Amino acid sequence: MYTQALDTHGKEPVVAAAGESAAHAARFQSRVDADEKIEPKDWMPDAYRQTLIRQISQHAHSEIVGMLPEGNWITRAPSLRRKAVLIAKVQDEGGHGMYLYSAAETLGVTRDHLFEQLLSGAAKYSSIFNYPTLTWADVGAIGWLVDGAAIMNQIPICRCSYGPYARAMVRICKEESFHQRQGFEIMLTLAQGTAAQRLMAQEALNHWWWPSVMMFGPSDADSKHTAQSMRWKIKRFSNDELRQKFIDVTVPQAHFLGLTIPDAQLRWDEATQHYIGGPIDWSEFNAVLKGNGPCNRERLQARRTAWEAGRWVREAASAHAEKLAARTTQAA
Ligand code: FAQ
Repeated sequence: MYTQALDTHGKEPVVAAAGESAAHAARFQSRVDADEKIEPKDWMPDAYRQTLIRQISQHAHSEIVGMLPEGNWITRAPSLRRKAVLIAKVQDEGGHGMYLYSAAETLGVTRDHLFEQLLSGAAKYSSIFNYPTLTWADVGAIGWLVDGAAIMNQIPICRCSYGPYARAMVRICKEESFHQRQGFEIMLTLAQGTAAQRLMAQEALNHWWWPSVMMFGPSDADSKHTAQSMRWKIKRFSNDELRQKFIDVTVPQAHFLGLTIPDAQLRWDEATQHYIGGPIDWSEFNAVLKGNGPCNRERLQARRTAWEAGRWVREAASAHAEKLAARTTQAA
């Protein structure tokens, strides 16, 4: 059992679990405070390990499920250039998932176990990927807004206290930054196009704005993990801080595109130098997290089908690895 700190939703520091000495916990925290990286073989509190497994695996699942909404448009991209770029982007997301599963494995959990958690619905993945891509403009909006939000959240993770996660994020962020620009370029092309194309771009912004704002997670008042994760330097900024940064950066981009953010209450606040938006409809976010978003069932079904279809490949690869190992042993 952990100390009562976990029952306070992370608002109080986790000191040490039964079997973990207070001296170890104090030394660990002082290493974190000194901005040292924690590596897989270093001592760490079990709660830190479990928090990382939860966050990194949910992040990996998000990348893998996140391939589906855009993958849906590979066969229908409007030109050969757009198709080549989209294939590369979706492939990058698959790669991000693989780096992240590898980072999670360094914490002592198996990839099979993580997949089981995803396929059984026990593990979460980002709410954003439960929305449909009905037009080509939705693909542009994903790059612009979803990758834009992802970068805002992920750049600080490059400084996360856990070494393997921080290092995986460096390359991921470089690629996400390219993704964001390709999405913005799609939106710019549509915004400078015909009236029908401008309307398509505006409708995509209308669809993706609020889900992108929600993607940063619950408000700080309702975020159960933020306080402890910030103490451990897994998170460097709170959900609301990152959400605000995203809004401040994105609103001028929408103005540049000549598009309107679908928030009638949005205004520039001279005193705080921030854009202040209207209230977020958290009931929509909570419904998506409970599995009742527009595409939750479809997304999980697609992953289950892919898992079954890939079974023979995994079995063949394991059999080949066993043969290779046997041959190496014989030769030795
Ligand atoms: N969706 O206490 P907090 C991408 C859950 S990658 C679903 O604030 P925490 C690239 C949370 O897990 C996008 N669930 O939690 C791409 C917790 O539930 P639990 C993914 C959410 O962990 C682009 C509960 O709510 N990025 O987009 C969401 O401190 C384009 C309470 O929340 C990452 O995963 C949500 N949006 O903060 C790919 C980044 N938000 O586990 C393809 C790494 C919260 O107790 C195309 N993760 N929840 O049952 C993080 O930074 C953090 O985990 C947060 C949540 C900020 C997401």
